[in-house]
Amino acid sequence: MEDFIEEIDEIGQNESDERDIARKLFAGACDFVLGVADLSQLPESNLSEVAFIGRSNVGKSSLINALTGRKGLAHTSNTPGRTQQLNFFNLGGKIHIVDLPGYGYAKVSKSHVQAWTKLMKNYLRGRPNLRRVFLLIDSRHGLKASDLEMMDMLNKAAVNYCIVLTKCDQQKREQLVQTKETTELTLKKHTAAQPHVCQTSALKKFGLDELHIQILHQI
Ligand SMILES: Nc1nc2c(ncn2[C@@H]2O[C@H](COP(=O)(O)OP(=O)(O)OP(=O)(O)O)[C@@H](O)[C@H]2O)c(=O)[nH]1
Ligand SMILES: [Mg+2]
Repeated sequence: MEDFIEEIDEIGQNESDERDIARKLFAGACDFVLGVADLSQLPESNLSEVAFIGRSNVGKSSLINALTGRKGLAHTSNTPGRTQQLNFFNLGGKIHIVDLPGYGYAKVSKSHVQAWTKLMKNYLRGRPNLRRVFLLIDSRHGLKASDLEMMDMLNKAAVNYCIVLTKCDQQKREQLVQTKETTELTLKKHTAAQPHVCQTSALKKFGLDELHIQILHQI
């Protein structure tokens, strides 16, 4: 791990070398570690963590699969509410990637949603290993009330987060630019947010390099 960090530090200024390191990391092993349904089950580990959150069906699990180049690593579905626990993946022994259940509408019982929302919020508020949250927003819909509520919670808990627009393959270029600008304007009022909004498509595999490098920086 230390060698690896030194390697990053030494050539950290050189973007293309950095991209190579990121590519190597994401082309290597990535394994499911465990699914957590209760905070007492959280892995005791010194590894840094990055977590993917967002409304149900926004494309969290699909984006994790696209980033790691593995189709079925995280389970995806057309039906909102597919991911129901905190799923931990170990990327090359360097960092944990955490796939979280969605918030907002889900096609399961209310009590289920309440239980996993509580679990997710407690994890986000109190996990020292958590380095960065990627808050995913469907590029066709922009920020919703539930997203703003989540952003307020992250600000209060001082959890560093980055907004990622998903399903950008479904959106026209001009609309995409507008959604990005409106979102970045809103972010100015949010202290824990990265000012830059990422644009991605898990389907067409674009916008992934930028996220690879951001994740590399959290190790
Ligand atoms: N067109 C398009 N569809 C996508 C993209 N990413 C995900 N989807 C679709 O969106 C649906 C939901 O994807 P998931 O990855 O399961 O979403 P999720 O946020 O993990 O959903 P929950 O676990 O239920 O909260 C699936 O039908 C995916 O195929 C994308 O980049 N483009
Ligand atoms: Mg999911």
